[in-house]
Amino acid sequence: KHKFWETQPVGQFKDLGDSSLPEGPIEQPTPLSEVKQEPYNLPTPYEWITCDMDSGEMCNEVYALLSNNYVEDVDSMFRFNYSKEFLYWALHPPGYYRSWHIGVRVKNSKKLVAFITGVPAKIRVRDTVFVMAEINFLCVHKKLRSKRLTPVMIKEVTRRVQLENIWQAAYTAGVVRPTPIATCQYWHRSLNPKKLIDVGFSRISGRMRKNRTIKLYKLPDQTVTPGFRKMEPHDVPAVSRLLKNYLKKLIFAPDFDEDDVEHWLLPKENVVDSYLVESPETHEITDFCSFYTLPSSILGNQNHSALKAAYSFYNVSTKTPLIRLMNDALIVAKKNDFDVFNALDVMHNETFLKELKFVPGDGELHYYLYNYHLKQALRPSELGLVLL
Ligand code: NHW
Ligand code: EN5
Repeated sequence: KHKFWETQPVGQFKDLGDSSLPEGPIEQPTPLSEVKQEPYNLPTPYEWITCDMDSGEMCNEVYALLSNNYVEDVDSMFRFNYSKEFLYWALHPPGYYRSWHIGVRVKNSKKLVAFITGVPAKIRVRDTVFVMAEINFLCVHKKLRSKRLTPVMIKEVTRRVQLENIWQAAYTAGVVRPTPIATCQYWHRSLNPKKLIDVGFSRISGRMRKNRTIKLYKLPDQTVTPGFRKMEPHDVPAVSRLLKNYLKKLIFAPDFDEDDVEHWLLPKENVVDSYLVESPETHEITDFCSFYTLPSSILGNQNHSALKAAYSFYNVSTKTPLIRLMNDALIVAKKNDFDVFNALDVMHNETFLKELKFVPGDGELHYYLYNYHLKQALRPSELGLVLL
């Protein structure tokens, strides 16, 4: 059934019940000289390229491939439309490797037809921190699907990761493959109910219902928590401490240092937004919330072409109740013209989703590890990692 994945060091479906398998790496690292030194062979019309995302032209080509061929919902009504600025940010965290930004193009025409990326990250599983690759943006042009290009791309990114002496990877997908370490649910909080109904994001409709829906999702114009403000560069140390303290309670979480926090969480317009609560009395930073900007193209609607979505990223509450903190996040998202606020049921998100009128969506997100076996799948609330 999975001719490729059966050959890979990942948890296999047949082993799901087997408690005799030890938890930890499936294969041991080999000497780097034993890692294949040449790229895998592609079918003859194609060639590998390492994408230089500092080149505006290359960035445009990647953007074009993804905006036309990347992830859609099950009914093909929406397609993720990561912006160029977002892609640049996502692919250049501290310590990134250019060699992990991999393209496939047609030799003759030079057209970019496939893409896969990795970025390095320190990720803790229970008590052990591993340097891993986070794999994302796997995409094959619609016209080249089902030709088994994907296994070659996965093997090539694996080879380039291993050449850096890194032997584990984390990735997420909307589809089930061997085998999820956790399965999460997407939840959605409507900020612009009229538009969501008009574009079919929200199934409910009818004029009477529409007015009632609009009222149901109303939010105040101003945030309510005293000391709630945008994160600034001088907040990086305090936010790092807050986040470190919070994430250490979770089983699977990134191990962020200050450089990571600066990269991933310092606000970047139209890419990532972070807010915190600074106590008006003590000036202590007590709470933090963040979301990233990921619009979707609306496929085949007369009136609207883009859906502006915010995705919950990392949130930490120590003084402000999480419900109130996230309500303020909704208020700033609404003010900034987002149509919908999305969140997974990871970390402590379950504790605010229903209360703040999020509803479960029709999509799930499965988390995976490459070359690491877990005895049991984790609960979403045990996950502290959010991938873009
Ligand atoms: S998930 C988003 C993936 N991208 C999309 O869904 C975009 C739209 N779809 C496409 O572009 C986030 C194509 O349909 C793709 C498949 C390219 C998805 N994960 O080429 P074939 C990520 O980027 C397996 C894992 O004929 P295709 C995470 C499939 O099971 N495997 O398919 C990416 C089958 O193998 P099997 C996937 O439809 C993580 C084989 O590919 C997969 O033309 C990658 C078929 O290939 C998926 N999402 O193209 C793994 N989709 O054994 C990283 C398909 O079942 C692993 N497949 O026969 C770690 C590597 C680093 C290790 C370092 C130590
Ligand atoms: C790797 N980093 O399916 C990511 N989204 O629920 C790749 N549904 O938006 C993996 N079908 O339910 C990504 N509205 C996997 C997810 C792919 C995208 C996806 C789902 C997640 C989604 C929406 C739209 C459905 C359109 C029809 C949905 C219904 C709820 C609605 C919310 C607002 C208030 C009223 C009700």
